[in-house]
Amino acid sequence: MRLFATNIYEARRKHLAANIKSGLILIMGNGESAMNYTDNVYPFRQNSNFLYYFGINAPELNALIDADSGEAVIYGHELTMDDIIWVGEVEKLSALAAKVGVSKVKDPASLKEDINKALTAGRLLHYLPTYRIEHHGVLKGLDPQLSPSASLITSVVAQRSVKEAVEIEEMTKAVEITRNMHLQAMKTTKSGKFEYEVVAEILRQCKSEHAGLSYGIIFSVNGQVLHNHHHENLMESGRMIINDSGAENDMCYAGDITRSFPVSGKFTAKQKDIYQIVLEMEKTGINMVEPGIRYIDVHKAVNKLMLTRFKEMGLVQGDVDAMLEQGVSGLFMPHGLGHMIGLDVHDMEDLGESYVGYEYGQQRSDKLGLKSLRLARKLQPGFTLTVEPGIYFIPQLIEKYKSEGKFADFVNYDALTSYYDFGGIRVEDNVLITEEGRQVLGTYIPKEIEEIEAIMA
Ligand SMILES: [Mn+2]
Repeated sequence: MRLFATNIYEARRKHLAANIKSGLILIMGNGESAMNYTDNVYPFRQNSNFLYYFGINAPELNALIDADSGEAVIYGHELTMDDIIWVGEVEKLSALAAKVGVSKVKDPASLKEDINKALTAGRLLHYLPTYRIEHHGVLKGLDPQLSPSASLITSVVAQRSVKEAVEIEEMTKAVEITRNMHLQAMKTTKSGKFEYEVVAEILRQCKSEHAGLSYGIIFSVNGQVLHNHHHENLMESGRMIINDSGAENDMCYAGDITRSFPVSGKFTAKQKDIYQIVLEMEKTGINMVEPGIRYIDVHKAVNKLMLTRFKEMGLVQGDVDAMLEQGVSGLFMPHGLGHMIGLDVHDMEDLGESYVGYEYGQQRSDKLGLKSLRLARKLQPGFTLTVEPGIYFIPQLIEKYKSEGKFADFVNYDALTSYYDFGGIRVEDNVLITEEGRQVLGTYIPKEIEEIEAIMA
């Protein structure tokens, strides 16, 4: 099990304890999760907050940090003979705990005793929002008045949002593996193959670099379906492919990259037109992100650029700012421009999207497109995020708006009918905000039309 240096975890917990000041901080790990019966489990994924403060990537662990004293305790079973027979003699929990700077390991049964003792003494218990059944098990039987701690959520979000140098290193590794997955997909896509045949190549590449997936692979000729995890389509010349896939490296940091390319390996004139707009939107977004800018303003600028280009093509007409204001761009890009990324592909989403992506008091829009914007806040050095504009032609949505007379003054619905079999295009990179501006993580992943055509030839 690879871990950061001991002082990394010690410093993170010390920083958190100082922020919270008093009481107990409970960090709950994940357990095994049954798939079809108890002993046949989904691949284990540790809770990201536990990974961040305690590093140990193993199931059935919980931990307490005493905010007053700074002391930390890990609660978990030591190996039994049964474990050794079935799982093998893995490193002792106490040895792993020592590597992350924790000298006290206690039996799981004493966790509730220790918490209840503190509560009885009038101390506060801080814990984070739960999303797994085993977390409810940890809290069961404690004071039912307890609720997740807002001060703990905001402290963890503030801390995890600014990536340390060692984290940037791991995220770069995840993007490098992801890059190879994408190159492999471009090289192996051919008309007459099924999508799952290329998905197999992506997975092979990922596994061969000792990585897993940071989310389910989206690889589809139906890119207009945003989270499409079906891979059964036959790939035919004339269709576009969206490949949105990313590796989670052995330290559980995520890559999240999208590339779009034609099944045939050669863009048609129509595909080129739309692709160039998406690429221009992506480069514009990347060039705009820097400390102090609000990501919602980057989202809006990129959407304005799309509408400007669509107006030149005759797909929309009228005042671009008025269209932007009314949400016309959401018809073609119903999702937000990007999100934070780190240990989670949508970083810290378990803590609440608004805590991560919005400033206190910043309102979320209810307009199509903007309502799905996960990140709207002012950017800071050390943030890592995705920039991922797209253009999609969703026939059902276009037909619905048309029949309702929505945006009738702006949208040239007749011109859109020839795009009903187009699919969608998205281009996505992972970006670090630096003091000076920004840095795209990892080695450049080809995205110019000529570069993609050369790889696929
Ligand atoms: Mn993404």
